[in-house]
Amino acid sequence: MQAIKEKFESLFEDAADRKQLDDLRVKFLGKKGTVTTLMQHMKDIPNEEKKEFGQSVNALRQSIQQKLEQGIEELEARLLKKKLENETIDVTLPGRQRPIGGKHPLQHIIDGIEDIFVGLGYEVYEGYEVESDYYNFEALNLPKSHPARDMQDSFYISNETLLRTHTSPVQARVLNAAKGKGPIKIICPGKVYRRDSDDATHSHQFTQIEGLVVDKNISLADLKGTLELFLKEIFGQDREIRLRPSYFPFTEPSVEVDVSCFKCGGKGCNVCKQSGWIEILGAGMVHPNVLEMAGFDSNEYSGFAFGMGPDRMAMLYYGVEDIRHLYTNDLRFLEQFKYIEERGVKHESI
Ligand code: 2NL
Repeated sequence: MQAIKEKFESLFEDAADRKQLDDLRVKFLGKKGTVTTLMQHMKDIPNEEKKEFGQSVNALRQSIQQKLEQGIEELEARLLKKKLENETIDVTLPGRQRPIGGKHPLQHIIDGIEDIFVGLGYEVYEGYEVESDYYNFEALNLPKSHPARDMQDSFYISNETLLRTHTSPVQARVLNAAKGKGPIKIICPGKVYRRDSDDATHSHQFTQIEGLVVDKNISLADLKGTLELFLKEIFGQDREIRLRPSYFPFTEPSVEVDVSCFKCGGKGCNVCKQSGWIEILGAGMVHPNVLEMAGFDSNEYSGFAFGMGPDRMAMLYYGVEDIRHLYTNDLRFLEQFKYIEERGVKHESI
């Protein structure tokens, strides 16, 4: 036993890593280890010495075990110390640059428009991009045979389901959910889809923002006042607006709303195509049929609605010449707008 002990101690002194310590444990304490096999000699020991023999073997086992445990602890402490010494951090090194994104120019326009209307007490609704024929057309006074459906070539999924061609179905749903009781004051931004050949000014997917106000005693004067405030907020307080008669199936009367050119102030330039005016919104008084279909009494309630295209507004605002730049995610294009927020450029500055 003394020899075993000395042998272990000398090997233990030389052990340099965890593996060598583990090997020592197997060699001495494992199933076929030196100390374990000692016990098999018990049968050769005279009875009166058996007890002392057993105790000695156990003492030897314990001392080896303790040494090994202590060895592992010391070894790990040594390794940690070495690791810490090698891993000193140079706090004077420059930090790593992490590229951060920026808001998409189109989203910047949409957010700016939303902010203005939210400031006027409007709520924002988003609705569904896959719509029913009913909410996209019928509820908006566009029955199945109506010729004005031709103005919006559509992507049908089935006879009754399509990709919405405008954000009006969001408003039709809100109207319907109100169960004939006002007031309603909402704006609905979102993606819309029309079957079109893509070119510099057409995209089969684009965005719209529509607004709807329904209450008692709403008149065309409310429509005009609201849109004048909105357009001056966006294009500058010294802009003027003008209303021209127009046609939409869901409004009567209907108007086109122009704003005096923000670039030349109305004198005529390349932005307004020498006219001094920029066409920016379609609008009108909600058609009584639309109100009645949603369960409103059109003698008691009236409303106005309007729609605009943020794509065209973004193109005007940033001087983008091809609408496809807004959708094809070319980083060379997008990175030019990375710091919109940081520069603090707001809609007033247009
Ligand atoms: C445009 C014109 C417009 C509406 C949208 C609307 C919605 C309901 C009822 C009545 Cl629920 N009208 N929306 C009305 C007039 C014009 O959009 O040029 N959009 C880009």
